[in-house]
Amino acid sequence: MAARVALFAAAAGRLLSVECLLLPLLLLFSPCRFGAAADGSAPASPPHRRFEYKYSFKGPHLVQSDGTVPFWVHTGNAIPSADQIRITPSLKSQRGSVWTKSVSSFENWEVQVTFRVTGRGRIGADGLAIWYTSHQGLDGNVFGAADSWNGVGIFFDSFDNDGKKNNPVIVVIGNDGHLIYDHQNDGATQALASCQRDFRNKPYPVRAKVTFYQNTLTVMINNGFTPNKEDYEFCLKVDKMMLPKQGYFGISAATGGLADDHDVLSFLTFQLTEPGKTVPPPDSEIPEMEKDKYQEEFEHFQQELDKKKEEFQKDHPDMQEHLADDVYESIGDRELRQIFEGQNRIHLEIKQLNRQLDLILDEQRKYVDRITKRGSGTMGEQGQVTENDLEAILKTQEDLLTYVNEIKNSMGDVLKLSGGSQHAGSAGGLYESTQHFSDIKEHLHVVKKDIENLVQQNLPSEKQKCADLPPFPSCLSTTYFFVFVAVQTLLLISYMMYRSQQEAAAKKFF
Ligand SMILES: [Ca+2]
Ligand SMILES: [Ca+2]
Repeated sequence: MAARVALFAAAAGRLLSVECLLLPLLLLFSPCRFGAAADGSAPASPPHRRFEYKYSFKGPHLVQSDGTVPFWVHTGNAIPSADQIRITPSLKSQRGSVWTKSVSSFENWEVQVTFRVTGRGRIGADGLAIWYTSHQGLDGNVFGAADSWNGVGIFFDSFDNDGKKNNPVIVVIGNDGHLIYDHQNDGATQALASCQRDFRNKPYPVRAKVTFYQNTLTVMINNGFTPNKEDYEFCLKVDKMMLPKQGYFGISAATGGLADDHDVLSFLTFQLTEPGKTVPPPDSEIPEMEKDKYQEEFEHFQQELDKKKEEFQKDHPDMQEHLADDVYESIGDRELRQIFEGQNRIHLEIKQLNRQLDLILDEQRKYVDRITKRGSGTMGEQGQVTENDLEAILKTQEDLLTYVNEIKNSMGDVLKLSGGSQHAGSAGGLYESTQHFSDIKEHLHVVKKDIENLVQQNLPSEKQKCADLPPFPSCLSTTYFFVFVAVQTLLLISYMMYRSQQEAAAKKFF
């Protein structure tokens, strides 16, 4: 089989040269192909990607009612469910695998596998493998798949068989169908490339992106530390890789003495086409026979459904066709229902608002009642209290009145003052003069009072003094007084005359 020769994986230069010598047929294909791959630098524009549904699975409706996965076959202990395939449960010595039903013939491809390897132990076993092989390795002891595979296996090896403390590890091993996997040494000497990554018990699913493009196999890993799906980091690369022209994609797992749950959440395959090359039409991949088969299957199901419907209607004549109509709704029905639901929600909101408004109004009414009861001063038990209150209010009112009066007075003063200042210009010193007069009046009043006081004090004191003092000087008679005054006046006149005579004599002398 020519494909058998061509479908062979090798990367190391040493290995390649030996193969070339031993297998002359390879010269027809490989050396030039390898050369082209080696010289070909990374393309400027990315390749065209097309999702291949027939080589993929993904939740949430991963499994069919009969327990199978569409376009895939599962073996061993694998348990497909709605959102994942448990390749092995965490039990001892389990093995399981899932393989595409049909063989692919993509020149370049990419697979994105999302999985979880979880176990209660600090160490788990054995591991998980992603395959691209010329045949389905449905059963075997290489991570749950067949040994002597033709193609490539990417192993997520949990258990450290050789005790070199280098597990968990991701290893790529190519095989042309002759190699026997060295399980005891974790395939250390057979590995084309490897990278140490712990993929067990991660908070988020681990993602592996395996790309085979222009004969270079690249593995990128999302370590499951973040929910970011695109958080990939480089793990390993194998250049000058030869793979079978046609192959099956698969994923397998196994447990040993130790056991982990090996769950695959999704397996997405993309066909890559180099820029400039024509993209193969998708329908060409599906054989006519399969098309017919699926069409037949569909028609068969349709007929069965109709039959069941009829039977049901016969058994339940009351329900008639309404049941079926109730289960499925048309676009118009859905729109109407959505409008109705929206309106219902608005109606409910309004109802709620109304209830709240009623509550507020009720509260207000209560307050108003309480206030009016207090105001009317009911004759009940609270009579005294209200009287006291009233008294207090009256008092404060009186106080207020006095204050108001005071303010009024002071305002009047201010007005007067302002009036005075207004008239100051025209009436001149009118205000001043009135003030003056009032001052004089006051002073006069004070003088008058003082005199009165003096008179009152003097009246009794005269009697007392007269009794104490000698009678002559104090009780002077008017006659003596006048005589004294006349003598003094005569003396004054004579002195004045004398002085005028003296002054006249002095003037004459000078
Ligand atoms: Ca191992
Ligand atoms: Ca190891």
